[in-house]
Amino acid sequence: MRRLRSRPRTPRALLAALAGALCLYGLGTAAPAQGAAADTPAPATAAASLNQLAQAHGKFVGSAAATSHFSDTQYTGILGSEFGQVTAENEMKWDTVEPSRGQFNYGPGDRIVDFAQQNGQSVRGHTLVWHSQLPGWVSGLPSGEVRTAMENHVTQVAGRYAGDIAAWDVVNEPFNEDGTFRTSPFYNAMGRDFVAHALRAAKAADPNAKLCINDYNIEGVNAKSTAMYNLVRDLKAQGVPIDCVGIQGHLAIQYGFPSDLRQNMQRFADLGVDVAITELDVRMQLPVSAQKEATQSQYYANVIDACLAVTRCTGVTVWGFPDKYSWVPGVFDGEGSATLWNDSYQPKQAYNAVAEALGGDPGPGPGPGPGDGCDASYAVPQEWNGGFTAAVTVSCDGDSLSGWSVSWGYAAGQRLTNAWNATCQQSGTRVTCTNAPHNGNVPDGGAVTFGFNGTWTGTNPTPATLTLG
Ligand code: G2I
Repeated sequence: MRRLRSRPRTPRALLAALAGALCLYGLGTAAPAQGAAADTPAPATAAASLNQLAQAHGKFVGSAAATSHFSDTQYTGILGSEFGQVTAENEMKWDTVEPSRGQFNYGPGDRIVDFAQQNGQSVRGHTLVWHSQLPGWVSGLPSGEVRTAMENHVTQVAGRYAGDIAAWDVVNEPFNEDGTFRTSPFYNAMGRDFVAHALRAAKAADPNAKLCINDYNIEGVNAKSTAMYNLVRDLKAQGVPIDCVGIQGHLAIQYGFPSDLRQNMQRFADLGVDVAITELDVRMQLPVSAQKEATQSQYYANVIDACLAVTRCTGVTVWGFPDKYSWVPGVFDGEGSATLWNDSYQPKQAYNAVAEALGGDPGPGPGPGPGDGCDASYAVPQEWNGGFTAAVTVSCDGDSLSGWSVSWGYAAGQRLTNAWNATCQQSGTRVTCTNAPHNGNVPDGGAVTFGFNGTWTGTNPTPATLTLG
């Protein structure tokens, strides 16, 4: 759904509308929208997207989005279909938007907003006031001019995107680890009041966006998250507009999971603000091992579980994908594999864990229903110590297929040994099966089944997600 605009249409909005109209007439090159019209067959997917699964709980799953990868169609395909919200990874930061005083550059930010609107996604604005990626002219200002410059920046940028942004990280990373305020041109000039000044300017510029403060290492209850808690409590008491707290969620398996995440989110919620996980990734020391991947998957699932358990947790945003585009390897020597997709865009075990935590296959509503198109289901009719036989059925209702492939990831080390009525290959945890010459056609109302044997140790869970293409 395209967001309704509450502001007069700006030239930017008109351009976006025009691009949308061209697209309708097949002249644009935009990625297909979610729920695209029936005459543009999207790949049939047995499983719902992560965002669709989250929507069933009244939440969203989002991702950071980077325009630098927009020419990569595998990237835009996943970005446009799996997520319900996008956050500009760098495109709305001060050094991009106002590189010199009073000179505003909205081109990259506009591309993020346009992409989101073409794909029926909402946008998280990131970020208005942050000590990092701040152009030198701001740090060089005499102290007496910083407030004016900050309020002007907030007013211009939040005003420009008013109506396009669901939530703004108005202030990003204000705290040190010990809970004291971080030194920055803003704090130096105004003390802690810079937060209230920024929030008030944002409210005046975009009265409908949710206004948030965002920080890292505030997942658990600790000195830093308690400083955030106290700040939000005080702002509320002073009548300053504050709607939400963003908990970034840059986790690493070697540091343990913040087991009080849910409790910490709940205490913010109890102050009367929303919470969201805004920049989730789970890195590890390389090389990857099955054990590390299992731990990573558990961390991702734990975050989903915590958000599902807190009514005021609005959603979870992952900080980009696939692994090769993650910020992690460039910053943490020897670490990586932090996202849900590997370098060749195969969903990882952690992806399945997220889908499953959200109630994905074999959760509510598997199997086709009227108008659902085609679907795949997985059954294990026989299992014995160390081995099993599985049957996968591809069925269509309201749609048909001429040629198909089904793929899934194994979460517990299962290995496929031999298949019949399909050609199957396993690479790592990922299995892909394509039709045999005789059973590629699945008519509307029809079904075909193929089978295979496999091996297992420990447990033999059904794959969380089957993808039908
Ligand atoms: O550092 C991870 C995130 C922590 N919370 C705030 C987020 O805004 C932050 O995101 C990262 C981006 O993922 C990086 O992509 O912020 C970094 C900057 O602090 C971003 O890195 C920058 C590089 O430093 C620049 O050299 C580069 O030109 O990305 C730029 C664009 O690729």
